[in-house]
Amino acid sequence: MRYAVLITGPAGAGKSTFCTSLITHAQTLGRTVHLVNLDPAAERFDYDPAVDIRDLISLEDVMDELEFGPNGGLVYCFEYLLNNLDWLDDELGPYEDDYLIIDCPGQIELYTHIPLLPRLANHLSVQLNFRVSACYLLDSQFMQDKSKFFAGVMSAMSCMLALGVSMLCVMSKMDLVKDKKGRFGGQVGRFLENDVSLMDENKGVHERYQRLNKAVVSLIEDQNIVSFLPLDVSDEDSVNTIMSHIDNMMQYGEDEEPRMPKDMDEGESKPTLLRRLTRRRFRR
Ligand SMILES: Nc1nc2c(ncn2[C@@H]2O[C@H](COP(=O)(O)OP(=O)(O)OP(=O)(O)O)[C@@H](O)[C@H]2O)c(=O)[nH]1
Ligand SMILES: [Mg+2]
Repeated sequence: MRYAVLITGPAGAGKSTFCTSLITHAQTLGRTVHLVNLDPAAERFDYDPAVDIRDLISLEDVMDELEFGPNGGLVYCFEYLLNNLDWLDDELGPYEDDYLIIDCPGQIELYTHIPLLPRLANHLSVQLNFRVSACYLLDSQFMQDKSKFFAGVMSAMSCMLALGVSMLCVMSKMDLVKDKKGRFGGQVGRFLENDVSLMDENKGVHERYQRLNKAVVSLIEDQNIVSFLPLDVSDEDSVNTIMSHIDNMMQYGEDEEPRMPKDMDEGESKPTLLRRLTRRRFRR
């Protein structure tokens, strides 16, 4: 089985940084994962991408040769990729039984206007037989005010609906909202739990907006985006928790023949062993 997790979210949300920490963490667990870069404007990576859109087309070349601006250039790059998906198939060919971490670009147009990511998710799962999931990162600065937060929740929702795969919501850069003792103070917990009653506290707004707020609240409740997982890339436990949730979403490892660690009882049946390994991963 092959697995792929799309790391999505607005520009600057911390996607590339999170990809790096996921890879570092996977390596400490002895797992093999590969980075796929889908950002034609990316400049540098801490880990070399195994597959890199810049090998197919680079934003710089498009801007130089076709005289596009940066946004038009990006759109051109993705249309080019969508017309050349066999390039991606060839690049992904050798990666059997593997786990891909796909660093996506942040422009919202790529989810909506040009359905790059939805088509890609579909191509990976239907044509290439990957188990696909996604993470949507929102920067903790979105928790600074309630309206901004709910706008962020709706952007996560629109991404989830467009992609059509299981998606985990992650609040990134949580180190920026920790107090001196390393705890999340104030209303942070309510934001992480996506407490829709925060909306009702926007007192003093015009009645028309209150009705709008109510409609937004019921939309959020219907879509059941229950909570955000806090991410602090400098804290390995937080990266580990998120990785466990991603594994769980894709049922990573559940169809595989379990590998027998050397120190385990040889007589133990394989299914028991597998369950134990899975449970242990969650307990860490
Ligand atoms: N304090 C803090 N800063 C972070 C964290 N994660 C990322 N950053 C910073 O946020 C900025 C943007 O991070 P990137 O990882 O490049 O974000 P991105 O989502 O890949 O950005 P684009 O690819 O441009 O959309 C960088 O300056 C990072 O150093 C974090 O957990 N904590
Ligand atoms: Mg990036």
